[in-house]
Amino acid sequence: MLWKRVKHGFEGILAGKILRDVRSQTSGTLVLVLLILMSSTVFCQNLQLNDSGYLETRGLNVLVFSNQYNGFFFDEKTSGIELIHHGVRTATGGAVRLQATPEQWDKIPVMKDRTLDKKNNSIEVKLRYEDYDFDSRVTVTAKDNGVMIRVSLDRPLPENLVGHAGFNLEFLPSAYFEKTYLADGRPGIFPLYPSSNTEVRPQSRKVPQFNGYSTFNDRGRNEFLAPVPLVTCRTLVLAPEDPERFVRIQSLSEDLMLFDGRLLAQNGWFVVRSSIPANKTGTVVEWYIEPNTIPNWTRTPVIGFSQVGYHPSQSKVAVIELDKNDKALTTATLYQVTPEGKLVEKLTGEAKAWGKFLRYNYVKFDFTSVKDSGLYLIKYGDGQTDAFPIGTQVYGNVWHPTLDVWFPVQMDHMLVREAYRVWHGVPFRDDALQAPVNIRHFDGYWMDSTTHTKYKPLEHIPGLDVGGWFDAGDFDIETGHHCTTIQSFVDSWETFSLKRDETYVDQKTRFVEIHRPDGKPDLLEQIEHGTLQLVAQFKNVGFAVRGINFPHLYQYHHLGDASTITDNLLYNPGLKPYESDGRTSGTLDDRWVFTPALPGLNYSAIAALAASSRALKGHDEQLSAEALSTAETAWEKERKEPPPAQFARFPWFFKNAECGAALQLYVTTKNERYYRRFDELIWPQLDSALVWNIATAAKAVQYMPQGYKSKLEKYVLKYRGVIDTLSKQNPYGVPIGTRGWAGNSELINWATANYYLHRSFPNSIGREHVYRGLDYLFGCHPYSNISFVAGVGTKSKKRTYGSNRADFSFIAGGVVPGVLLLKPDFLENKEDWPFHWGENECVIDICAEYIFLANAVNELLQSEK
Ligand SMILES: [Ca+2]
Ligand SMILES: [Ca+2]
Ligand SMILES: [Ca+2]
Repeated sequence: MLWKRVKHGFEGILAGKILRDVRSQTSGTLVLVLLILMSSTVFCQNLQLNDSGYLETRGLNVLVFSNQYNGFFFDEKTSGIELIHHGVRTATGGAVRLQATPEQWDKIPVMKDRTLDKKNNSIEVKLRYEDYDFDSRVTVTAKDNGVMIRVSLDRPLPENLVGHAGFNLEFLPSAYFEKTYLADGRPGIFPLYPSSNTEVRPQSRKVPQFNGYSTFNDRGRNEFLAPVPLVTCRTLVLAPEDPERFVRIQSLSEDLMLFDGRLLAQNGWFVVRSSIPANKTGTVVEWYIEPNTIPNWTRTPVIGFSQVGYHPSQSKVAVIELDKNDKALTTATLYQVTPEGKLVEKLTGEAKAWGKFLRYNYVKFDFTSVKDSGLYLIKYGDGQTDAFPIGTQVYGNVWHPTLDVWFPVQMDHMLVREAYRVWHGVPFRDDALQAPVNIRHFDGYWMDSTTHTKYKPLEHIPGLDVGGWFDAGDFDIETGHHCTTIQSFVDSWETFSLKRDETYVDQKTRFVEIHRPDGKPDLLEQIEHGTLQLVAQFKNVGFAVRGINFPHLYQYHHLGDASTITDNLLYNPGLKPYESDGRTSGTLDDRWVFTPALPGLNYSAIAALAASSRALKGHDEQLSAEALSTAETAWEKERKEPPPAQFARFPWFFKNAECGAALQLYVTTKNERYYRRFDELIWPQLDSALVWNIATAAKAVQYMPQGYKSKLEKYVLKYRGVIDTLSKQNPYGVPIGTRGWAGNSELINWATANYYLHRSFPNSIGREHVYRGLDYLFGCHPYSNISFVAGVGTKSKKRTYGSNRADFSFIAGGVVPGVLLLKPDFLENKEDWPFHWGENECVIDICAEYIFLANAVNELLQSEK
């Protein structure tokens, strides 16, 4: 799902400012709510419009377009009218929609206006479908113990939307699994697995999806599928047996229909819908919704701690997240778990108030003084954590699942076996066709008006069916992330000499076996695998391509074995679709090579190739030499051609990439001209975007002449000032991203930069700034205390957005993006629902950088006394 997660450090700083603003707003809210509570009846449970712009009562928040549909990924199930019900976001997508169960790439309304009416506790939004010149107003007003939702039209529904437009509210399937409903009193059970009916309709009746793409492969039959409602009624009661999930919906005009969106897409939700009637203006849909609230409900405290445990000599601080109605306790206790299975009190210490961050209050419990090796758990009030170790070896193996399992499963063009299981067969033997020109692609790729290559649109480009990794939970080759991944692997190889060998890789027969040593370090085998693809791009295309991705949207959302996405036969336009001569086929399913001009990307590739040529020496001499000559030739070419004008807007990005390329070429060749270019670039880069460039600058220290380090010192001090503000921004003291993609990537980069800086400037950048990054990843973070690395730590992510997400499963070692900020103040990482990519999608560069960070922390701790 991923195209580019820009890793700006400065964006993190900006985010810090936004968070501070939100904090000051929310503390104002508290005062206001108190005033309101004092002035109205004591037992009043009515929703109030708060200063954060949503309707609030204890146990329930109703958000009305606090988050908008993002025109990039379309429907991310994070916008419209949403319910946060007893601390869990259970409903989303409340809006006028054009399908019964909208999929990600179905059309979304644009919010034109949003009005808050404090006096009436009401929020109104104006929605518009530009393509249909269709406007509507949706008003959500507090009433009794719930809200009235009204949809109004000034002009009747456009004729071509009759039978399509309706008001939808989507409920999270996993929140209603193993629960029941009543439809006008008729009982039913929410289906655990979709098994209700669909019907086939002619293509002419379909509301087109984004940009003419289709998520459905009709195999030439000009038809599409529509779900049939599970029930139709006027009053729908959801989960009356569960006070936390119980919701009553009553329609005052049109029927309510309940649909199962998973019939069309595994990430679909349960949708409650009323159609908008034809030829009507004024109020066209009117619902009363009453979500139950438990009197005086208080969210259970979350005790954030490292699920992996702690090294005896490091600082150990649990961060406890509290409901704002919760009265903080003064102490927490650490217990040792004895070999007899008993809990022995080891330390009772102060639960020290930190203050408020976004919507919760925080206290901290410091148990650094406990250093005895053993098993422990923390109790705070009635809550207790999972057990965790304190010991000198706790971090020794935390990166093994990522290198042993997660990366092999991501390997493209190979069959990957693990004991009795085959993760996937050999995919994409039919790579790849030159992408056509003038394209805006669904995964953020594009093509200019020319191919920039010697190939014609849809012409086969040979030699690309080798090496590479699936970028993320999708199956494209994203070259930018490849470069970062290779570079990070080389850093790990050169810094920590990781010779672990638990993977068997045979490029010749395209075969990989997990947990099977083959006498070769796995890290080198991965570097080789990435380098093979990069070298092939330069050899056959002439430069680093934007990526290799799917022609059809209905291929892109594939779940399962990647080798079944295409037929693995080269495309032959002389044959009909689905026709084959055994070697080629008439099915246009081969992936496309996207080749827009991207000078910054070439520099990233040059850096990766120059670095990999060092690591591959002695492992694969020929590939090593090829990587270096490719890098040097590309550098010459790049330096001669000034970047196209449209990139003048992002000079810092391209200069940063060039800086990295110059450094890696210098390290590999010791040629002074590369050093001169690096020296020319790095200082102005640090002046203009300090946080974004500091890691490159710090990494370079070991290779630079005398004087470099002292020149860098003033930047390090400035950077120190930046990281010092973090512990005032949030109780975790780390950067917490606030964009549409959660921030673990920034977090890992930040901690890694701190490691490099600590090595050269130990007095300015302390070790704790490195440790803290891993602590956060392993469970000391908001929302829950689960480890964000699947399979690592006592309790860790068991549902991630990987190729097996339809099975609510994970691939061990994957690192998820983490907590996503839903505006204005709700951080979320769902563990019962793998399909939010911004929270749960594991990506190659983050996973490679995690391997580095885990080893950095381990190295520092092993050197402590
Ligand atoms: Ca992708
Ligand atoms: Ca190996
Ligand atoms: Ca094919």
